[in-house]
Amino acid sequence: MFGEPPAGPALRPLATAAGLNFGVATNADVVRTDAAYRETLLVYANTIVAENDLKFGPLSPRLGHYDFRRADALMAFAADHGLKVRGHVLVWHHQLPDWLKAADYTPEQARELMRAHIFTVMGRYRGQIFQWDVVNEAITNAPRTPLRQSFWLDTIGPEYIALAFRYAHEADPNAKLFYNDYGAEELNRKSDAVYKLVRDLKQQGVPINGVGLQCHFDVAAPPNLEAVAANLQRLADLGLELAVTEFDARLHLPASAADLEKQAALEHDLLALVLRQPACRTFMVWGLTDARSWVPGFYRGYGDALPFDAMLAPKPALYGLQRALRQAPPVSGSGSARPMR
Ligand code: 9MR
Repeated sequence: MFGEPPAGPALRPLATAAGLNFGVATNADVVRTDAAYRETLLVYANTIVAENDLKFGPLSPRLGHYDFRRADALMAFAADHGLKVRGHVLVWHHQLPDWLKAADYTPEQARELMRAHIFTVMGRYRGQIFQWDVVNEAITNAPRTPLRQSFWLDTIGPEYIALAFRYAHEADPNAKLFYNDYGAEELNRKSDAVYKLVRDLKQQGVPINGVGLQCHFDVAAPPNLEAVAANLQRLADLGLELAVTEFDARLHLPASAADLEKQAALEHDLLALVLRQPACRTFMVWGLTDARSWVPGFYRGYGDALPFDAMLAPKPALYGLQRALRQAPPVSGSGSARPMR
């Protein structure tokens, strides 16, 4: 008689009650054109992140010109429906404008371009984006060259990272500023390099607030979650906030019922781990439905990585997330959700 309520897509109230920014990567075009998608998103998520609409290349097709139509539409959708917005991404090696890559710049010119870009984008949405990925994927796995080759490293030098955070803090002093990367979730060479980078930035007084762990996982080679928890803790001990920023859990296709159950277990266990870590109050999944995930286009033979199937029906993965939210430790304070900034 007091069994669990039927499992449906309405995770939003559970997440909000747990004090968690919980949501999906999405884009303006799908939100505008697909009513069923929109309705599902709105009962499922309390937060969105732009999958592509806030990236430099998509935003700035021509030198000196920004096209904010998609980004503005996404921000308006969020505002209309009380969704929080995570910002992704200001400084990255990928999805840069062609005009930027085509020219030669002095270090001073490149710094000024980076500053202008950060001010233009963050300035436009100042106060509306609670958390920004300021620098994304700056680290490699290679022991001798930990910083990734990129337009920014090549033109400005290693100090581009600290500069990006300083400019971002000036552009929107209230936004929480994150370093974001993949493959650095567990305890390994890359997460050691991320740890060292952010520790040094903090020690130098650079205004960095947090670290994003992307969490693009393969269900057949799942992460060691004890190592993930230990990694989160050592970063939290630096006084940093944490976020799961791009979670998905890919399966080799065709996926069996057993695969879907394994996926559900991973979704549950990762979210449960996050809910036990007070410094991590943000959990973003990299998409809503398998119909629109980046995974099949990138990992040949893989897919089914998201909580809703291609017809927008909830998968076991969704129930895994739901179970974790229902078991969330009570939010401290006087009955209201804990502040989510
Ligand atoms: O999901 C994004 C996909 O639509 C783009 O084509 C791709 C371009 O590289 O970027 C994808 O998102 C990436 C994110 O911005 C950064 N981390 C890895 C994500 C998956 O590739």
